Amino acid sequence: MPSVSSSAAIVAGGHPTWRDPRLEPIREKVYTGQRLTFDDGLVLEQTCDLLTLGELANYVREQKNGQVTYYNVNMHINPTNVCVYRCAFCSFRADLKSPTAYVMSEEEILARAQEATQRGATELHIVGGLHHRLPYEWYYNIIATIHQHYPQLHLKAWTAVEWDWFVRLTRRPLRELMLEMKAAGLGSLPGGGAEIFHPEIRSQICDYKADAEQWLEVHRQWHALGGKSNATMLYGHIEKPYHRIDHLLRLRALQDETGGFQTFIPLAFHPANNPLGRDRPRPSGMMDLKMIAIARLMLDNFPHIKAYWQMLGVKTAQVAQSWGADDLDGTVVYERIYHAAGSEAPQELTVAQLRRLIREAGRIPVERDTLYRPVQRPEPLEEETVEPPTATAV
Ligand code: V47
Ligand code: SF4
Repeated sequence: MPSVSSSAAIVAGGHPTWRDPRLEPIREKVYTGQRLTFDDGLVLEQTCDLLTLGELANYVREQKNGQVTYYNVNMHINPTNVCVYRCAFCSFRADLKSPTAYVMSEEEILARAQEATQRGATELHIVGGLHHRLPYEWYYNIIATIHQHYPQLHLKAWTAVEWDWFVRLTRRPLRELMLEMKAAGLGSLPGGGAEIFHPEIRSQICDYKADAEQWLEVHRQWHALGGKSNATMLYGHIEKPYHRIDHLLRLRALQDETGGFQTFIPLAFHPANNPLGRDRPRPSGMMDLKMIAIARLMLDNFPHIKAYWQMLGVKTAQVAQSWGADDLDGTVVYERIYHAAGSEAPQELTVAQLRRLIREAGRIPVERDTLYRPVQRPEPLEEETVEPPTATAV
């Protein structure tokens, strides 16, 4: 039985009705539209008051996106897993001569694009390894060929790390490469490769590949061409709270400058089959929800926060719709990076499943394209046949 004296510990540890007084000045700022500082971010990181965090993040979320939760109909292509880098968290990569190494042929890539089109996808998400031997033209041709055959698909391709690699391969200016790939059919840039910007961590988990300045410069230049992109942060490994807040503030500063980011996606570290994950658990549910809420509160200039269901798991991604997120990502279908690292999420969610999850969370499902424009379909892709078993239904 807990004694009276131990109840203080329960309170300090976060009794459900306990409110952290340190959040009161932050509440005041959030409700009056004032920007949060680095130190505010650290307070958000330290608190166990998940309910107040959720309340504040939800306030901002509803100010920006009302009751809507977005999803899209997409498919992933990872054209190769061969990679010159050896990021400590990566379970996807393979050495050049490894038995698990693969490079997709043009036929395989086109077959995937055709399948995506037949299933009604509006987007292909294309990222992969940096192959030792393949030239820049191989990456360029993937975009050009898919676009030639399936111009209706939005191609969201190549992380900043890949762009940095293209510059290293070609020694040509980044802007020139971007203009060329854009003319060939590139639609936007995904947010991968950001990991943790701070050099104290970056040097330990992904030394050699594009550093923070290079990552940010790729997005800066793409935004200068009128392009849109996303941003991510890989959390829950060796980084500390101040590294995460530093990461968010670097993104916020670039967004002030360019306005080109659409959505921020916190990525929960998956520890299976990679050196960084040895003896390390996955981030807890508490941490996952805190990351969504803190991102929503710190990134006041990002229109959207995505709870990527493949990363968080379907259940947490659904709950995150009340903790600051307004997007679930899409149907996905072929996902290799997180499944290699131990993701237990299904490979695919159908549109009916996504819509049902969103409705059950009390939100209005809206299919979006990659640029967050609502998609109007003459015929719905799939009917929501089963009523959600929700406590809100009367
Ligand atoms: O950069 C790799 C991450 C990223 C692991 O822009 C891992 O809409 C956790 O960026 N545990 C690529 N994360 C994926 C990505 C992404 C995903 C969904 C949507 C969008 C978007 C972008 O995956 C990598 C890295 O940070 N990653 N290994 C791992 N073991
Ligand atoms: Fe290569 Fe990307 Fe894996 Fe790093 S995360 S090893 S860059 S595939």
